[in-house]
Order: sequence, then structure tokens, then C-alpha cells
Amino acid sequence: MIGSLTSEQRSSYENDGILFPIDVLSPAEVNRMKDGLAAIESCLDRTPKTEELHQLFLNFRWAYDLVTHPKVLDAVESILGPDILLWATSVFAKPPRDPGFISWHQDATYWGLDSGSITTAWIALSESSTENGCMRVVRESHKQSIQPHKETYGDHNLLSRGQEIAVEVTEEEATDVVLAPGQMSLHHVNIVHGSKANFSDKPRIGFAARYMTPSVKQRGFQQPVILARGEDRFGHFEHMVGPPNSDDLAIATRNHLRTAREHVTGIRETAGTYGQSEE
Ligand SMILES: O=C(O)CCC(=O)C(=O)O
Repeated sequence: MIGSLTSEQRSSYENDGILFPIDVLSPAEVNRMKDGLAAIESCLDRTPKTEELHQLFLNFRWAYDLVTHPKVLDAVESILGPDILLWATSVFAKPPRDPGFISWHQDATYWGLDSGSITTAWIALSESSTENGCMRVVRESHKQSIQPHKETYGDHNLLSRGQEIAVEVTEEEATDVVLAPGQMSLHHVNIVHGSKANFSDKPRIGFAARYMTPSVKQRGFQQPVILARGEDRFGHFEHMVGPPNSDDLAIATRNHLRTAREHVTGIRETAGTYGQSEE
């Protein structure tokens, strides 16, 4: 057996394109990650937008520790094998009664990556339930090729361009990915997934970490990745040099806003190498 998943769990992922729940974080670890997010919010003195929370691992130590957490990587190793790059992260947060939703989509459509050897660990930092808008998937949809998508730019869509699959998904096809805080799911880059608004009085916070094998190539702009495990024998990506120093929250937050902007615009503004202290 490679990694922490049983052969039944691996087969289930391969067949369904999704595997959950997987226990990864202790309550104290969940609190550390939530405190990290709250500190950014208090530093900004406003709720950050979804697009401002991409790539937190490049500037915040807690996010770096989350994406390199041994229990997360042990499970990912069972899916991808021993060589693992952490490519990107996002936070999908829905405050109580938030109308924000995520339209049905396949991640591979927009990422410019040339392979299916990519999996997302969606780590619940709060309860994620049917009531508060948990992620939903269409099991086995990763076996289809990439379907046509349209850009809807819907008002409350948490995806930047409101990317939506141009094929109807019925309620009967959907599975709710219900998770307790500290649990995660793994989903295949081609699976059809989305989520509804938060109809409850409780927040829903998910941290999505995207992992791939070093053989994957990306078209266009690239930010550094973490060589999370094993070796990179391909060299398609720049590697981050060690964890970020985020002791000074104001500097880390300022640097991060630049990082998040780079991620969205595809234009590099940062001089030097991530993972070294920078102003
Ligand atoms: O958080 C959600 O509801 C969906 C997340 C998502 O689209 C993703 O992680 O790829």
C-alpha cells in the first residue's frame, strides 16, 4: 500500500472521482488555521474576497503547514504516488446566510494543465453540511471528457467568471460531500462539482489544496509550487524555497495581496523567490 488509504478507498476514488470523509486535522489544528484566516481579515479590516485568498501558502506559515500536513499528504500519496507538487490553493468561505454559491464545473477546464494526475484536498475548517452549502459532486463524472462551459458572471457566484458547465445537472445526480471540521475530501480534477448558498446560521469554510505529479505541465503564468514529497524529475515548475516567514502579519498580508493579484492577472509583480523573507 502506498500512503494512508486502503485499496478499497483508492478504488472508490478511482471509480467515483471523490473520496470522503478522511480525518486529517485535530481540533487544535483546525483552530490554528481558522485563526490564521481571521488574522488576515482583521489586518485588512474587511472580509477578504475569494480571489484574495488564493495561494496563501506562499506568504503564511499556517497555510504552508496545512498543505504539507503529513496526514493530508499521506492520503494524496495513495492517489498520486510518491512524488507530489502542491500547485495552488483557494479558500471558499460562506458566512452564515451567505448567498454565495459555486456553479457546476470541472476544474480541468480552466487550469491550463495537461494531465488528469491532479487531485484536490478540500479541507473543512468548519462543519460542511447540506444546510450550510457543502460541496456537491456528480459521482463518476470524471470519467467523461471535459464538457463545454460558459462564463455566467453570476452575482453571487464564488468562481471569478461564474464558470458553469453547459450541460444540465439534476438534483438526483448530486452527492453532498458532508464533512466535520478537520475532515477532508479528495476530488479528481475532471469531476463535475459545485455548491449551493449557505442557508444556515453557521459559517462554512473550506480550504482547497491542489496537488499534482511533477510530470504535469502548465500553459501560461506560473507561481512557484511546493515540492511536498519525493522528487521532481521533470523541472516544469519553479519550487518555493522553504516555508514563508509570516511573523509580521501586516507585511505578510501586504505581500499576499500582491501574490493573489498575480494569480488572478497572470502578471508577476514579486521580485525574488517565495519562501525567503521579503517586504
Ligand atoms: O467550495 C466549494 O463549494 C467548491 C469548491 C471547488 O469548486 C473546488 O475546490 O474546486
